Amino acid sequence: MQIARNPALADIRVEDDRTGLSIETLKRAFLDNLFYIQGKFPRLASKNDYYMALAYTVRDRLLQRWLSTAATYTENASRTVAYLSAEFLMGPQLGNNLINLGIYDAVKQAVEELGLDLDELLEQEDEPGLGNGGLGRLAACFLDSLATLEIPAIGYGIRYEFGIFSQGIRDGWQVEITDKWLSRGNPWELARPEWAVEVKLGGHTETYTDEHGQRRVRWVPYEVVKGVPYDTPLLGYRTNNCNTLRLWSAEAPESFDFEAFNSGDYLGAVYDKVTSENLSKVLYPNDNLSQGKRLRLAQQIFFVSCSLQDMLRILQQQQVPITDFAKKFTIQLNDTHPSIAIAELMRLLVDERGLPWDLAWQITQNSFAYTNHTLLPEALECWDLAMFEQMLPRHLQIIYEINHHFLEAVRAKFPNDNDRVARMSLIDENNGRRVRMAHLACVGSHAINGVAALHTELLKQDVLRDFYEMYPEKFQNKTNGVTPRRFVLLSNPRLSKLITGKIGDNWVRHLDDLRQLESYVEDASFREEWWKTKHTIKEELAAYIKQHNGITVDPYSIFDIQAKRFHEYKRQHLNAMHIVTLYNRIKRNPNIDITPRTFIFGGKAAPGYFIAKLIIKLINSIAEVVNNDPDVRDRLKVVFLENYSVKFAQRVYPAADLSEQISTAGKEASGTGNMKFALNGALTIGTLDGANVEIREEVGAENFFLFGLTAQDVYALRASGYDPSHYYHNDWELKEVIDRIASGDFSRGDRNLFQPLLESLLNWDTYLLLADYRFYVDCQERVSQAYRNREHWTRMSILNSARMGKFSSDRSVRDYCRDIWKVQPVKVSLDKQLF
Ligand code: 26Q
Repeated sequence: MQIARNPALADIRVEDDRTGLSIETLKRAFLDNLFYIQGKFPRLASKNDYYMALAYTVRDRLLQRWLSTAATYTENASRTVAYLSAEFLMGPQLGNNLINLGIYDAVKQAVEELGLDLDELLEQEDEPGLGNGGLGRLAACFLDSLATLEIPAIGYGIRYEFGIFSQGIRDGWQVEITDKWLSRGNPWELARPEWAVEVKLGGHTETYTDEHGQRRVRWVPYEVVKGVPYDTPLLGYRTNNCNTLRLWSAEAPESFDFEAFNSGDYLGAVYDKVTSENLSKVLYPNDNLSQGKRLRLAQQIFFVSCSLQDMLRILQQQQVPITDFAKKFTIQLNDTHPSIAIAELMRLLVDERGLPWDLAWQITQNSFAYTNHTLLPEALECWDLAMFEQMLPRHLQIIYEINHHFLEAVRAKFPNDNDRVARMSLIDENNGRRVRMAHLACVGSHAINGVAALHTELLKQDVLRDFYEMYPEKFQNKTNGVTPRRFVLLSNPRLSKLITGKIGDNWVRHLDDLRQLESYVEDASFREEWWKTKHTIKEELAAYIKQHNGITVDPYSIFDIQAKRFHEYKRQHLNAMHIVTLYNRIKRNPNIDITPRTFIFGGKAAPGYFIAKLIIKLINSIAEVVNNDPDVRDRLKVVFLENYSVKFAQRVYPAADLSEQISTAGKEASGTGNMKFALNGALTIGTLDGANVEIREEVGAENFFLFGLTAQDVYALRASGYDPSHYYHNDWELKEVIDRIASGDFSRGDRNLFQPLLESLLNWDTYLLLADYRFYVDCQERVSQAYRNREHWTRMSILNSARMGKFSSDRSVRDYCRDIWKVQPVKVSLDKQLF
C-alpha cells in the first residue's frame, strides 16, 4: 500500500464515532449504524438489525487497527506466514472481537442502556461453518494466536457459499439441511474485487521457444474461472495486530463465453457462469475421508492458485524480487488439501516468470511446510491420474518432472531397492494410476510435522516411514493447541472470573500461569467455589436441554460428554455400549446403587457415511428407552444435542464433568476437543491416543482415567489374528449388550435395524471395540466411584485446568514460528498517520 500524507486530512480526530471506545461513543455509533447501514430506526428494528448494527460498530474499530497493521507490515516488508487451508471453522465473530478489543463489558453496558441484551444479540449471529471439525478449527485457533503473538499472517481459503450442513434429527435419524450462512449478509467481510485473479482449468499444453531461445511450455486452458477475495479482519487479544483471513469466491470471468453471448445463446453463456460459480458453492462434508471427486480437486487448485497469485502480487507491490519469494512468505499446508500448491508455484515461477527449474525448485522447497493430520489410509488423498491430467495437464507434467528428480535421489540413497522406489513414487501404479498428494507434499516441503507426539512417531514408523528414512531432518512434532480466548474467556465467563480473581488475568496470554491455581487445591473454600461454578454452568446446560430436547436432566449427575464428528474410529458406539451395560444392570436389579449420569452426545456424520448415521440412530433409540423406563428412575439420561457447531461447543465444554476421548489407539492424530474439555475442568476418560498421551503426562496419571489397548497392542492384536466373537462369547455382560441391541428392544421390536452395525462388530470390528469393552466399562466404574467423593473430584478438576497450559495454541504457534516459519513479531501502534 502506498501511503500518501494528505495535509488536508491531517487533523481528523482519531477519537470519533467510528473508533472511540467509551460507552457514550459506542451507543452513538450503534444507533448511527442502525440508521445508516441497516436503514432502520429502533421501533422497527428486528433483533437481527440490532446484531448487524453492533457488528458494524465493532468492525469499524477493527478496521482502524487493520489499516494500521497493513501499513506497518508494508513498511517493514515483514516476513509473513501464509496459512493455506481448505477449511477455517471460525465460529461466531462478534463475541470474540469484543473480547480481543477489550470492550466486552463496555458494549454490554452500552446495549443495556439502549434496552437490549447482549447475549440475545450474540445469539443472532449465523456462524461461518466453513470446516468439518478439528482441522478447520485448528486453523482458526492458529489465526487467533498468530494475531495475538503479533506475527504477520494471512489465512487463505475458500469462501464456501454453503458451509457444513445443519443437522436435524428426525425420528432419531440425522437429516441434512443446507447451511445458508450468508442469507442475512456477512458484516465481517469486505469484498476486494480489485484483487481478483484468474485460474485456468483443463485444455492442453504446447511448447514454444521464447525470445531468448529458451524452450518453454504454454498452457492453453479449456476454461478460466475468476477468484474474488473476501477479507475478514482478525484482531489479536489486546494487540493492535489485525491480520487477514482471505477467502476466495469463484465467479465467471468478465469475458465469459463472449461468442455464445454474441451469437444469441444468452442462456448458454449464463449456464457456464453457473458452473464456474460451483467451485466455491459447497464444503465437502467428509471428515477423514477422501473420495477423489473432480469438483473437490477443482476447489483445491482454485484457492491455491488464487492465493499464490495473490502472494506474487504482494511481492510485486512491495518491490521484492521474485527470487526472494521464500524470504517474504512461509507457506503452511494444512494437510494435503492445498498441496497442489507445490506444482502450481513451480508453474508460476518456471512457465510464467521464466525462472530456471532448479532455482524455482529451491524457492518452492524453501517456501513450503506440510502438516499431516491423519493416520487413516482412507483419508490420504490420491487423484485418479486421467482425471488429474484432464483438469491439470501442465501440473501433471511438472509432477512427473519433480518425480523424476526425486526418484533419482531415492535411487542414489538406496541403491538397488526398486520396491522402495515404487512405494515412494509420486505416482501409484498399482491401484489404477493415481497421484499421491502426501508424497508430493513431503518432497516439496522443507518441514513435515505431525500434530501430537504419538502421531509424529507413528508417521515416522508407519505412514511416512520411507520419507522419514529419506529425509529424517524434515520431520518434526508440533502438538496442537486451542485458543484460551474463545474456549475459556469467552465461552466460560464464570470460571474465567473465578480464576482471574485468584491469579489475575495473565493466564489469557500465558496459559502456563494457570499452574498458580495448584496452590489453591487444598483450599476448601476455593474448591467449594470451583464446584459451585461448575454446578451453575451445568444447571444452565440442563435448562437448555429442557428447552430444546424436552428432557429433564439432573445437574448433580455426572455430565458425561462426547462431542465430535461421528466416525467409527472415534467409537461413539463404545460409549453407547456402556450406557446399555448400565441399563442392563438396572433392569437386572432396579435397586442397584448407581452414580447418576447424564450422557450427552453431539456431532455430525458425513451424509454418505451409513454406519456413522446408524450410530446416531442407535444413540437416539437408546435414549428413548432409557429416558422413559420407570425402572431407571431418572438415574440415567441420554441426550443428543442437535447440530453441534462452534457456537454450541462453547456451551458444552464448560459444563462437562467427564470428557470422552475413546478412539482406538493409533487412529486419532491429536484431538483438540480433548484439550478444550480438560482446560475447562473436565476429567478425561481416554485411550493412549493422539494428544491424550500428553494431556495425561501434564495433568498427572492420577487425574486421568486411562483404559484400553495401546497403539502397539493394536498392531500386535491385528497381527495375531483378531477374533471379536471371542470377546462376545467370553464376556457375558458384553454379550448381553449386543443381544439386547439385536433383540429389537431399542428399535420397537425391529431386529434388522442395527444388524449392519452389530455384524460389522462381530465379524471385523475394525476399531477393536470388543477388545476394549471390558477395560472401558471397568474404567467407567472407577469414574463413578471417584465422582462420589466431591472433594476429591473437585481437586482433580482444578488440577486438570491448572496443568493444561501446554495446550494453548499460542504455544503451538510459537513452536511453528521458531522451528519452521522463522518469523518474528511485528508491533503495530495505533498512532500511525493513515491519511
Ligand atoms: C479430503 C478429500 C476430499 C474431501 C474431504 C477431505 C477431508 C476433509 C477434512 C479430509 C480430512 C478432513 C479433516 C480432517 C481432520 O479434521 N483431522 C483432524 O485434525 C485435527 C487437527 O489436527 C486433529 O486433532 C484430529 O485428530 C484429526 O482427526
